[in-house]
Amino acid sequence: APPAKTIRLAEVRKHGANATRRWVVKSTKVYDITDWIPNHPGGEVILRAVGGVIDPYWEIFTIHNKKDVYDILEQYYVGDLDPRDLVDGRVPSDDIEDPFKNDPARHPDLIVHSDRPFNAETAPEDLKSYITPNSNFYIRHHLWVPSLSQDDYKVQIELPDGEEVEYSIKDLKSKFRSTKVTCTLQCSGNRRQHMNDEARSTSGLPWEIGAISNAVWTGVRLRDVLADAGFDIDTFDENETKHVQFQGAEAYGASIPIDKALGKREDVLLVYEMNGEPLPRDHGFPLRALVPGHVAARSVKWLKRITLSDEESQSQWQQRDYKCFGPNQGGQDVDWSSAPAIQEMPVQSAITSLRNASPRSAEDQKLLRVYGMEEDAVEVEGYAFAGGGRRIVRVDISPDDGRTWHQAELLPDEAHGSKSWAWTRWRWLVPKRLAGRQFVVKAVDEGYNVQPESYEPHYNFRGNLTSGWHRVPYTKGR
Ligand code: MTE
Ligand code: MO
Repeated sequence: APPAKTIRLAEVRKHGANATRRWVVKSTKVYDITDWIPNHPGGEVILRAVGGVIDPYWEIFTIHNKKDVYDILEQYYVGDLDPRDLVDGRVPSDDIEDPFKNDPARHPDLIVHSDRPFNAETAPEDLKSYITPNSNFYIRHHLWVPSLSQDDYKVQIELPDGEEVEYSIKDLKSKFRSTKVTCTLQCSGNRRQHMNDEARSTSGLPWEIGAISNAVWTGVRLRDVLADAGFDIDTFDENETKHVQFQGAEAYGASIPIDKALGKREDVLLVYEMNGEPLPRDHGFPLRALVPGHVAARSVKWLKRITLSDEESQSQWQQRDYKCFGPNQGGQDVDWSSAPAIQEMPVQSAITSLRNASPRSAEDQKLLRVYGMEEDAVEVEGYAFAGGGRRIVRVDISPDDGRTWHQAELLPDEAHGSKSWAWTRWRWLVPKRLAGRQFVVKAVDEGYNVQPESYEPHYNFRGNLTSGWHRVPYTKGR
């Protein structure tokens, strides 16, 4: 090999996004990645890093931490960084722009799992209202929150023949009929902590029961927009167009099957309002995709680009993170391409509150009368939810760890939408004398799908789609 050339950091800085040759520093080595940029699976976001150090980005985009990515990078090696630019063997990190510095302020009641990127779940108390207030809706970001202005915002649509059409928010609002859909979003990691606790440890954020929330969303139908853009929604070539890819303004991307996007009763929307207010920045301002019945990872926020394609999104969030493998399969050697990306979700339920209803307060007395009860009782409340728009038909609840079962009352909340896209709230009262050490809930959807009793049988190393029976300990005295 030729002797390594040393390169000053100032020289690297000249090879940024506006240069013809674009360089990056990884650790203390310099690479000219110009020829590889068009192949970057994460798209153009890589231009943020060129002309500087990529290590902090790779800490965020953890998909890079594997051998084949290092091997690709090595092919573009051009030299070592000059030692005069290093402090303690590293490039001083204050040279790097903080992508999180414009993130918005958040409600103090959210339960925070990580700050950068920001991830927080809805507190149990706030899971009890049918519609989750915007400020308490769970937040799941893989990256930072882009700062976008509604006035010059445009979403681009790329048709199968490569033609592009774009729409401003104003265009969307004036050209198409607006539609409201009541839709629950659930992260594929909701209740992952229960799998950690009751089976084995998984990788991912340790969500409890609050990576789920419900809102009324307003927007326009994606099928209407695609038709207007010139896509023949009835007689398109089914080999040419199989997926609709969504690209967010930061770098996040995901896709859904074309049939979901075009189905008249599938209610896939481009959304600009949440609970009657403009979308909050944390939830995708000014525009997000809403894919009811599918895992929330497909409802791409800060939606910049929609591509009709014969292939799925090539992002890590379509190709890797949101997949399930068998209980025996581990992280090192799985063939990611062998499992399908999660789209619809299984049936789910959780207890959001368990409390003694002593007939002292007027409210409790009313409650007890509804159930024809004259003695002290325990009140249990919670949610049940299924993917694919499948209705919840029954919620079974046990006051004694599954020895005896009863049916909870399903609350008659009103939803907008063609199918059951929103969760069902339920409640139940049981005389205190029947209460054992642990309460258990499980739900049934209209396909008669049920939740697994324990966690090991559906253990998967990423901890996705955890839906084992939810158990909550009970102490008589409380
Ligand atoms: N869209 C973009 N652009 N960036 C993201 O990080 N996260 C996805 C999805 N859409 C994400 C995104 C995931 S994994 C989830 S669970 C939902 O957004 C969370 O939506 P919320 O933050 O509005 O609750
Ligand atoms: Mo998610």
